[in-house]
Amino acid sequence: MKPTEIQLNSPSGLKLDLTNYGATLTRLQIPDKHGVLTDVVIGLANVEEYTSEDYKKYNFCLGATIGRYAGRISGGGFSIGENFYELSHQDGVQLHGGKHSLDQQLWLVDQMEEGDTPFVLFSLKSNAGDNGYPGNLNLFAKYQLENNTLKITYTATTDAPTVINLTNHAYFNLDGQGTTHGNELYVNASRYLEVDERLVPTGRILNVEDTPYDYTEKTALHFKGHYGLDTPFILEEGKIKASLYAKHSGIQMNVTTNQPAMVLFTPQDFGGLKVRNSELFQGFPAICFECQNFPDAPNQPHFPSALLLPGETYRNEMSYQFEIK
Ligand code: FUC
Repeated sequence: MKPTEIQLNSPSGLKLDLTNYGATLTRLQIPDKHGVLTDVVIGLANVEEYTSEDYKKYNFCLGATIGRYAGRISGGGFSIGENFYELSHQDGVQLHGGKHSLDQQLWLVDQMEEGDTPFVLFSLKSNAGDNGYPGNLNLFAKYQLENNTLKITYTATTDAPTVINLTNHAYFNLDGQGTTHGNELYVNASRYLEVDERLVPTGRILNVEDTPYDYTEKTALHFKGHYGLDTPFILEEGKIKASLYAKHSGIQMNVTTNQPAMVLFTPQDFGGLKVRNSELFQGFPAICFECQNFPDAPNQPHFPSALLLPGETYRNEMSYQFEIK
């Protein structure tokens, strides 16, 4: 089956392109300070490319819906009560729900509406046993434009106890070109999770003070002391959980979420992958704001629970609000 392409347009001028393949955000265009539409999300030139074997090798998950468990799970699996569930893994670690996961499925387009607050609702059933996870899951991904805000809401229910952690993996570059180096970044987090060389949380929760991860005040995004962020931040009270400002376009993005953590990821480049308009980008071309639970929470009892039981509804809400400064 061929992936479907969908475009939502908000009256305030936002244009959002999506595909049901991976319930993926493929493009987001925002009027910049001169009113010129700026393509602020990294994507591929056309939708067919997302399904190609070549693209999958890169594992960048551009704009995709990630699950059943975003980030890394260690120990080859996890236990619920007495039962150990072995996951598909590499050297004991599973990343982003394993191979051929939610980001590589053709979701159904359940509902679509135009008008002042246009939205699309994708749905997917994930069977018990998929990549080792228990429980038949009913998943929904809703993308909606409301004024200058993109809202993404993930919900899920299960028929057996399981763990879940979904997120969206959009890579932002608010200038639509160049680098994110020097963009003004704010993260509402005074603590982050230490990770080991496999990028699995060690379990230690550290303070950002005097580390390269201190963005508690707006600070120019820098790569001193590390080769780019791939870091889970623990979010604090306050509506805005993170913001990013790019001076050439004048676009500022404010991120809100109901989730306890945000993984910030800044790849140095996209390797050999030819993204849309690749010639316009430089080193550190984009940044992901992955709103989610803590990576490896199923194996770390002092992290927030990732358990989902029958009768409960998992709900992950995130919003990306844009303004000109
Ligand atoms: C992020 C990172 C990973 C990975 C992936 C594409 O979430 O944590 O290291 O490279 O995305």
